[in-house]
Amino acid sequence: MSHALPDWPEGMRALREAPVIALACHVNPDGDALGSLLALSLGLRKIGKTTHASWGCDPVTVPPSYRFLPCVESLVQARDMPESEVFVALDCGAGDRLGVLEDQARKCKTLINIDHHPGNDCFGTVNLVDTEASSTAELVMGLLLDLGVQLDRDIATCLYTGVVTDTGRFQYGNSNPGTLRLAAELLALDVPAPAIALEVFESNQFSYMKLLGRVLERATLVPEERFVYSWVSLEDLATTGIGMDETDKLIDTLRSTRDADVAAMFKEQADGNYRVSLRSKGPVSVGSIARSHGGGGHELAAGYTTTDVASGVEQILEALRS
Ligand SMILES: [Mn+2]
Repeated sequence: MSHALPDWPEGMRALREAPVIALACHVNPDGDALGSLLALSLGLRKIGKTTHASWGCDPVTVPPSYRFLPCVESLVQARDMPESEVFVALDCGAGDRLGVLEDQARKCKTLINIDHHPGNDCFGTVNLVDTEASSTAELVMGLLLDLGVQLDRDIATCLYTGVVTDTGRFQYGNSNPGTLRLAAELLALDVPAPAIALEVFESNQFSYMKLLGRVLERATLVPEERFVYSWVSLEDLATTGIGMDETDKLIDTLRSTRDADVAAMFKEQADGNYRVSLRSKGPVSVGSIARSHGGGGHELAAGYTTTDVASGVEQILEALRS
């Protein structure tokens, strides 16, 4: 139980005492990051707090499939985040996931780090890190209930979005009876689950399908290692008009072949390096592969940065063969 985390009482005290709270999730936010951010912001406002919520990108733009989330219009640009004594980081495995807000967060008297990523480096002054939690949203729900916040449909919608996305619609190993009970509690608050599913999982732009076509066309299988990989270039994005923030789910299609247990998606960055996303169906820990190359993540989902596709493929094959 998250309540048993050593820093939990200190985190509760800091949130109770602070009149103004700054909140940020990780850069290029996913459903859990955004859902946790908005749920905590809404909940804290319900108990009289002033909150400012953002993330460390410039500009802060909500991905189209998450624009249905309640209260997105309350988000502020990172550059407009006011100073505060308490700063809450959500779903960030390390301080640098705060992007341009990292310096501001670290200067705050209290930096509360709420996260569930294994390998979280406990960069906060208060660390509410539970690697057993399905999602950061699950931790936020526990905090809100302990703070005496009455959950409502809007808060529940944000929390449910976090849980349903991070568990892959309750299909991944981080989903357990407790996760489903929690989801049931949220659904009881009239969460529009079918509408969320449409918005989040079936709202691809047609040009995204074209990008997916390119990526699948060049996908390469290494049958001996049951490894599949592909890449996306800046030119692909320019041609299809798809933003980097919309490329996260490419790997989900790539990994769905029965011929591979490990999948890697390489994404060209503006500086010429490649960000590698890794997925494993088990028993291979892609988390340890990512960490050995300066990255991080979970056992079955992780990432790091490398110089080019060929060296990245070599690094991964070497780890898979050892
Ligand atoms: Mn998460």
